[in-house]
Amino acid sequence: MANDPAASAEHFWMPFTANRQFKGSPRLLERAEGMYYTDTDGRQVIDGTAGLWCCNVGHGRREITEAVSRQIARMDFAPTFQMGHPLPFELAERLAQISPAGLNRVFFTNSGSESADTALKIALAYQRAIGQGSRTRLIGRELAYHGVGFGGISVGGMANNRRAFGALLPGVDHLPHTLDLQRNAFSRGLPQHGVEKAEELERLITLHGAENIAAVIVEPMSGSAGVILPPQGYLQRLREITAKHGILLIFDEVITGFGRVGEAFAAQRWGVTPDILTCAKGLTNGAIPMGAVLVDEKIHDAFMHGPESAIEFFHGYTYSGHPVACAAALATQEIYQRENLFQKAIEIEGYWQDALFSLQGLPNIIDIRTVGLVAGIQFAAHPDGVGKRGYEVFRQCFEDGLLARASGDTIALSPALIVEREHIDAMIERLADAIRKAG
Ligand code: PXG
Repeated sequence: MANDPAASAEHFWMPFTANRQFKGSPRLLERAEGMYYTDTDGRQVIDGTAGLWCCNVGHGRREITEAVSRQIARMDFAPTFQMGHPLPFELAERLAQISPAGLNRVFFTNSGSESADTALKIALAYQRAIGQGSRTRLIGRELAYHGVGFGGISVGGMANNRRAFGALLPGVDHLPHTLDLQRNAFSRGLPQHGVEKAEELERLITLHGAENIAAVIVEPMSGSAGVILPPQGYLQRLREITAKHGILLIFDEVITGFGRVGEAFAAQRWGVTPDILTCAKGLTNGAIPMGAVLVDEKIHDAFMHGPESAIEFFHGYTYSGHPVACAAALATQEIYQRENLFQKAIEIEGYWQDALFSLQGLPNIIDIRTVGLVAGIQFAAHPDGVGKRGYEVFRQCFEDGLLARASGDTIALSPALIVEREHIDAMIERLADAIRKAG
């Protein structure tokens, strides 16, 4: 493809991509090291997005490469249905050590989407197991992204991800999103206004009956919809209301997990412990696909009744606890710990925030949202349509040597946790240039 893109571009149906536009002028990455990609023209591109929110320890980490190579040579695959091998046990124990209190039972998946669907299924089956079988409803939130499985898009709230796919799961309702530019634009850290949006849950509970609701699922911070932060006190309120009504609270930490907002998980950063927590991405540094669902031990234990010969939960994937993925995850977790990277994200947060806010005043910026090592820079929509300006800034950034992400008219940045001040300076300089050019 590098030699003649047009000749071989047609067969790969690209995900979440404007295929025809892309194939007309492809952007192809070929190598990666540390904070940088190299594209097929040999240009260095600074990675402002940790791949796709996943390469949190930076690219090309020798420890991960070697662990994966060793494992694939020793044992490429082993089943985990009525069989086992040591690695997922070791990894689960390791994750339990960094997880929020009580969330020490781990179910392995291969992606964030599978983690979301698994979490919803655990919630439903748990309610049934404790004699609360009428609790079948699930509550998501507007603008939420929980992957692309039918469960995930049902509780998700991004219209384009839902509208073409039929009736979805029955019995789902949605909380309002928490984006409020009028009151919260250019807040530093968590916005001050909007805790009352959590009270909408009480309204939904009155409407549907608490005895019919199994779980509420939210991203502690929405990534995909353009970095939407939880208002101060909002997550605490969701926790209080769900606990009061016997409803499970699920945090989807596919993006926020593994240091993105400082601390291992957002649950710890913001001091709210859910009943179930999903993760993926940074679990293996994106090197091998893997996800996990961290479950409160009390929920897990509710399944462990009946004859010991009975399968307790009819769910799992061929590759749950895949040995090569486990090897990648263990090596990644080792790097997080050895290099103290979650703490490092907190230490550099202030510098990151100041750098982002230095963009304020550039053309068409209507909001800057940032926490941990994430940022969303929102632009006023172009008269020709929503998303046009966001795409143009993204395209220009790449041309200028910065990989960013566009979600509508918001540019999202989420660099690896190994980012240094000089990388931040370079990113902001390229982004500012791109904004001026696209202006
Ligand atoms: N939950 C959340 C919160 C996510 O952000 C998923 C589930 C699904 O994960 P998988 O591994 O099935 O893709 C995600 C994925 C973006 C972007 O541009 C975000 C994701 C994926 C691709 C692009 O913000 N998040």
